[in-house]
Amino acid sequence: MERFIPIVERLKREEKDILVFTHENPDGDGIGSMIALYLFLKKAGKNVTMAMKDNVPYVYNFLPNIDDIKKLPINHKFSVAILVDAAHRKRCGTDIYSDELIRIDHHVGGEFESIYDYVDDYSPSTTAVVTEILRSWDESLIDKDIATCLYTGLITDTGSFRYNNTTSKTFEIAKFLTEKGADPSYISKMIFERNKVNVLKLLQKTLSTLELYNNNQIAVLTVFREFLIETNTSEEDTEGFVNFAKSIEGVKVAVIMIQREDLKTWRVSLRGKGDVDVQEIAKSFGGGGHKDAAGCRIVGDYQEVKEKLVDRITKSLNKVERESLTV
Ligand SMILES: [Mn+2]
Repeated sequence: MERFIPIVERLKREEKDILVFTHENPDGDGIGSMIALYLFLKKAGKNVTMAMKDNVPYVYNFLPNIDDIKKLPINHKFSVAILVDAAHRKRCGTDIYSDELIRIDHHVGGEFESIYDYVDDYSPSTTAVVTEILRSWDESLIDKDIATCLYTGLITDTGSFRYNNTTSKTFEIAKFLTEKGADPSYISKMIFERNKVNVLKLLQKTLSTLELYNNNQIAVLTVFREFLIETNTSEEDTEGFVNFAKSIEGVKVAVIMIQREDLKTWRVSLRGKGDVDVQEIAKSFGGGGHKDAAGCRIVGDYQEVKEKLVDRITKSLNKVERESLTV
């Protein structure tokens, strides 16, 4: 695939040390992008380190080279740092030291870091963006391990090709990665079919908190800190829980509120299933994301925070309804 991509020329030139890093509470797309880029740059003869703040979630422990992932912050100044799958450097949850910072991403409206940034908000995943970069660099260096990491981000960010960011291009990328050695059945099994009993118990408690608002169009789930303690699980085990709320017929916006350690901060994930732009909602609370998947953090009393969220979502639902009436 012959296409001029500035970041490729920039990295080809780099002779000093490169850091590849991703956001905190990492997901399949962040970790997949990071490891794929790390493995490729190593094969291309570069001096590269990969790092993030948190541990690798259990479901991603089958990915190659996870033992090479260093913990952030790193008290060393790199020549170039590449932020993958995050709209802002602060999303990594700590400080980064580098002469230059470049972003590779697919989030809408992120921070502009460098003329070498490669951000495509039409892309289904950051690994799809990374695939494009690596193909333009040297397709022959993409091996089974790299393809496995890239495919992982593709299926986790598209909900296994179910979300509306799935297009014919998504399947083209999936085809390419499968030809390069990614095994769709194996990867899906590793991510979705290795549930721990404790995690199911956590899910059971979480589902018991289900509340519906606004004519059953808004579904809210809550993970209280005590649930994590009682089931001996951690916050990262809640990944995907919000989709149970989203799966309910008639629900247009699903919410999960996760109580942080300080008991007064709530990590909120929003999922949209219609015309509502949940990114707008998250943004009004200082967060961000995509039209159908977004998140934010809100500090406050549980009932108050929940009411604020439901009010704000109801406003968006009403707005969409008004707009559909005027058309
Ligand atoms: Mn992503």
